Amino acid sequence: MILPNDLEDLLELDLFLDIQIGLGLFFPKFSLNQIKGVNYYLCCGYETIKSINMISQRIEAQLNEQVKSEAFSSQLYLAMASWAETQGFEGVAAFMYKHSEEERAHMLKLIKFVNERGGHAIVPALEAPTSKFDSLLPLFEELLSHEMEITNKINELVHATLEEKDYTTHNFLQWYVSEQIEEEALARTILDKLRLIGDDKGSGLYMFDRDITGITAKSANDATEGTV
Ligand code: OFO
Repeated sequence: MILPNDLEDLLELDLFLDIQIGLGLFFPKFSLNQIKGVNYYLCCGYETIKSINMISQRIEAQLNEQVKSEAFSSQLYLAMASWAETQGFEGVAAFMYKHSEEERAHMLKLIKFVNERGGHAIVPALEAPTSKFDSLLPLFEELLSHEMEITNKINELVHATLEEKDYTTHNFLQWYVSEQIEEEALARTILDKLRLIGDDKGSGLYMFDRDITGITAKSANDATEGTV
């Protein structure tokens, strides 16, 4: 049997040699060339399966963009936590510190997925987030608008996986789709409460800061789903 040109490359693979020895033992009547031929097709099948399961360059690049977005979310919420702490809003600070950790977990989940699928997750450089806020209302408005941007990015990514027929990544991203629905709903609920407080900046904000601790405890439990 005449063997294809890239056989030389395949011969360098341990896998190829192991299979070849196995074939030789089980089929002692085969000629060496027959064994090499069978082995070649087995290895090609293996390579094909491996390449089917690998992410495309386009999806790898977009997932890496998402790594950057989740990393930035984590930094932004950390900056919000720090500001709230300096203003005496301990409840809001605890909420934001926890939220920052959750976003880091979302980033790690993506990094591990990209690497497991044969890509290379890149740890990105980040711009500094806003560090000062006029009050709690604009802070939470920024949080909601940031989460809406993230939702759009996740949706674009999901769309790209369908175009690339990458159903594994599509399935993986469903967790992020659900997470975004929850996070946007939570941000809207918090904003509603802040708008109800309106001009009652004293006791209203005091009670808001105290009550957000309950939301923090709930989201801390939910966050375990996002950890890797
Ligand atoms: Fe907004 O949570 Fe990450 O994705």
